[in-house]
Amino acid sequence: MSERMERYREMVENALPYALPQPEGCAKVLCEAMRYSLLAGGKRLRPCLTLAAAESVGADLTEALPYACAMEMVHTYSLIHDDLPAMDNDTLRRWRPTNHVVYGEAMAILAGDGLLSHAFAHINRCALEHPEHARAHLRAMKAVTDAAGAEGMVAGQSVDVYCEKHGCAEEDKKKLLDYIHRNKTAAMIRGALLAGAELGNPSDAVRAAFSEYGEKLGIAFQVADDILDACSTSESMGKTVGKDAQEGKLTYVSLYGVEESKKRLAELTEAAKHAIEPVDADGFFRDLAQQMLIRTH
Ligand code: GRG
Repeated sequence: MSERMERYREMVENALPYALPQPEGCAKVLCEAMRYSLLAGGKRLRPCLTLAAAESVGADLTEALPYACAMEMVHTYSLIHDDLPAMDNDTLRRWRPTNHVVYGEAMAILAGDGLLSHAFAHINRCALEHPEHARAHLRAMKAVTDAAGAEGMVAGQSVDVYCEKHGCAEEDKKKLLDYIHRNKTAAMIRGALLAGAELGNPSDAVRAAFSEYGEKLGIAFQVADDILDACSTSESMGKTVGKDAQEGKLTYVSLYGVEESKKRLAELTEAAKHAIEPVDADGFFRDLAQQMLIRTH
């Protein structure tokens, strides 16, 4: 990880415990369940992207930090819900038992709900503290909601769940897989970048560069995840791996095989680097995309 990413990660790790509701203001078990998953580590990729994009457009990082924390809250809620028995039924996440294993299904659903709604409360509070930047905050909030919602991550997850339960016609598989990954995974990575960039009132060209870079990077991230699911161990990943193949899930690897997926990953990485070039004077985002090729968890 680059020094700059390390600096962002540290900012996020320091801010997250204070971004959450404190136990006295919130039902104690709910707070505990929310903290359990949010403070369990993880790569913190999405919040770091928010800070990186914000800094690159000259926005104030103290105003970007609540958005970074909000992205991580939304991401963590999605992981908690995705691990539930009704969805992926996973027992290991971030090297720990999953939320529902520790707190029970009902509390895990509520912990996810709490994180999602608190994410918006958190950025709303920040926006209200900066009325002089109201428009930028509104646009940054839109980036978060668009990424998380029924035209973003939730849409992608719903198609994923539907295909798993009902299957899909052979001739539709490629199109559906693209849709799932563009929405389930890439939307949040793109949204994290856009949320940060919006705080600097970017030009349309800058916004478009981050949007395209985020989409390509996000799909690359998912292709890498599919390869790791097929080729790595639960110990190195901190989550159950190998289930995609066992359960006949629609993934890049199941559709194209490992070698073709690696080729696709390299192509997406190049496309991401190309998209960001006009606004990436020091090559930070180019190097970040390159890291995606060699990530091991
Ligand atoms: C429940 C609405 C809803 C959505 C779930 C995130 C998600 C959508 C499902 C998790 C399963 C999965 C394979 C998602 C693809 C994106 C992905 C690889 C998520 C894991 O993100 P990382 O690797 O996790 O950044 P950490 O723990 O490092 O934050």
